[in-house]
Amino acid sequence: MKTIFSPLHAGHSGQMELIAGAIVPGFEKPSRAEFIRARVESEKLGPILPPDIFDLAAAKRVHDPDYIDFLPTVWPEWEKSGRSGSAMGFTWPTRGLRGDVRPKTIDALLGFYSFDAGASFVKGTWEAIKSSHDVALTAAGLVKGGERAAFALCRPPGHHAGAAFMGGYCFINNAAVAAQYFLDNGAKKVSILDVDYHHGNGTQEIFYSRSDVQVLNLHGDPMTEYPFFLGHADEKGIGEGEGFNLNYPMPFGTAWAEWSASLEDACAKLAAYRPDIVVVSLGVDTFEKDPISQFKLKTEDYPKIGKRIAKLGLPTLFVMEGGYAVEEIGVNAVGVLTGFELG
Ligand code: SP5
Ligand code: ZN
Repeated sequence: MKTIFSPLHAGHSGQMELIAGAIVPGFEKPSRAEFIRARVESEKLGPILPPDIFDLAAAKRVHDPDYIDFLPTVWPEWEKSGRSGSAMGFTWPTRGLRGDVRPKTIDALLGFYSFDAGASFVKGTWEAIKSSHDVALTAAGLVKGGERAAFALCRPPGHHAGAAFMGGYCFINNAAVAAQYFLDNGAKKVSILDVDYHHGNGTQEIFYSRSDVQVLNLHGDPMTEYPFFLGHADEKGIGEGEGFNLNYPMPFGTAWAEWSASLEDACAKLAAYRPDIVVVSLGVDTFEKDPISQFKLKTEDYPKIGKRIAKLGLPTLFVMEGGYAVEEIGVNAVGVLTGFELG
């Protein structure tokens, strides 16, 4: 399968992250994408191609236009306000505060358009976000054009980004934009299968009241794992979307035996939905050695994920999400893809 990759991801580098009581260099760093790219090459998965350039009309079909228009202004406004470092919000309109009034200064807007401080900006961040979005749409175009599968080597990732908020290293929801692109170009139904360790709260929020996108999420139980406030099993969709959102929260320490049982159930529900296309939110932070996660999948398990997805027999777009054990991320992510191709 073809991989779409942009070197512009590398401008999103050196951003800081608040974790476990300290401000530290972000876990979501450029070497992640470089390890994956190197493994795509060494495994001869297929050609690595640059993205085409798209406008933001497709992104504005799943995100609020004002949110998308805000993103390129963040770094210039941050610099204008005399700061350097990493631009991030730290005041949020939670319960009891007004979330309906758009404020005016950069600090206020960063809080207004985020749910945590985990998506911070440096100088090259917007160009990286835009390139990641272009990567997803270019790869989606290949699948629309009849390829069995394509790999969008997106960085930054997207699944925590909702209609009008960033967070969790995510800014534009690349998988959601791709799903909407398929629907706008002939598909009637799309399934998004999110196998990242963390619940894809943004993807769930975006499609929660819709029946044309089925969203299936396998992840750490939000009672104990980030993002904490969404991803429970009783969240099934609302209105027209009722029954089209499925969550599989699992406890710390979950290994292949239990994880694959969830995958099996999700794949059965997916097959019953009979989508035209599958979008896989491909996170490999389920790995036993991931530095911020608590599942116990092994390198040998990743090809089995790909093989199971291949058994669905549907056109498939893989969109890169999380995974932070940088040395192994390439082996594990590409393991899913080679498992798919053999499956
Ligand atoms: C795309 C993606 O995978 N985003 C993940 C964002 C996670 N951010 C919060 C991480 C908190 C980790 N806490 C555990 C610390 C272990 N030392
Ligand atoms: Zn994750």
